[in-house]
Amino acid sequence: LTVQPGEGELPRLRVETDHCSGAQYLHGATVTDWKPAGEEPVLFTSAHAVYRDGKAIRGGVPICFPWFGPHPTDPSAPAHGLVRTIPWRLTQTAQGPAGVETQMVTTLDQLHADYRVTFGKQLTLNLTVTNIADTDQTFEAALHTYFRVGDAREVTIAGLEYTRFIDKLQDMKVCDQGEHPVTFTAETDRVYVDTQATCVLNDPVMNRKIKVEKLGSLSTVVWNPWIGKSQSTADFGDDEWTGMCCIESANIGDEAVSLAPGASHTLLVKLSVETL
Ligand code: TA6
Repeated sequence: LTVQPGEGELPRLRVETDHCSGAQYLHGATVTDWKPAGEEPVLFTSAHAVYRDGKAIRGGVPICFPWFGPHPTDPSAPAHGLVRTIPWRLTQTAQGPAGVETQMVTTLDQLHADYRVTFGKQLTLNLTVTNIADTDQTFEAALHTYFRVGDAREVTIAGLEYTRFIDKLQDMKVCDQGEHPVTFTAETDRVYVDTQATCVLNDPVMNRKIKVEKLGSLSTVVWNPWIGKSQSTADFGDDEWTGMCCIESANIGDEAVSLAPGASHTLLVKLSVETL
């Protein structure tokens, strides 16, 4: 389904329609494309992405929920939770003051997820999780955003200076970022902790910067698979690692969310693009 654009935004949502009920479903509620007027597309989606139930789309904004990464106890469970590989019901698509407003929902047995995405001059991603059980529930969540970049070796990510990160490639060692912005010189897989900082992805090759504002999440995951991981991942092109990086807004690990019955928690991410 190509959602009718506002002035120039042309969001594309891959929607399946249930021909009995007429209900519309969106695979994994994964936004795969956002192109503000006058800009190159902002999100990266692999040319090798697979769009089918049971498989996460390689790119866009996969939703990791109710856990991040491998399941804490069940090795047979899918990585990054249950919801990026199932259909979410599309309950609203409307032109609003801020752009094309969509709403998608899904319910796990204890938690309900309401995801509102607005495609306009900004892209806003608003994931609200509600505890619908009668006992406390704890979950992890992340908006695993893949950004399209001119050359990952040339970009810098500002905003995380002087924060600490867990380096998943150094056996979860806690490191200090120090005074310098984040750059990619090798495979990078880091969880920056205790930060709601706005990040700015500076892309000198595409001559733009992308601002990643976030509320409600205390972790920022930064990832680039580099050449080795790309070549060993079926739905990643061997050379696609140079054209992407992930800046993910998350609540994971010690920053997982605990909700009392009936309580809700929102992760909000706002993306905006400016020419350098
Ligand atoms: O967010 C970074 C990460 O956790 C990496 O460790 C890598 O596994 C990436 O997510 C992609 O995971 P996926 O299951 O989509 O291949």
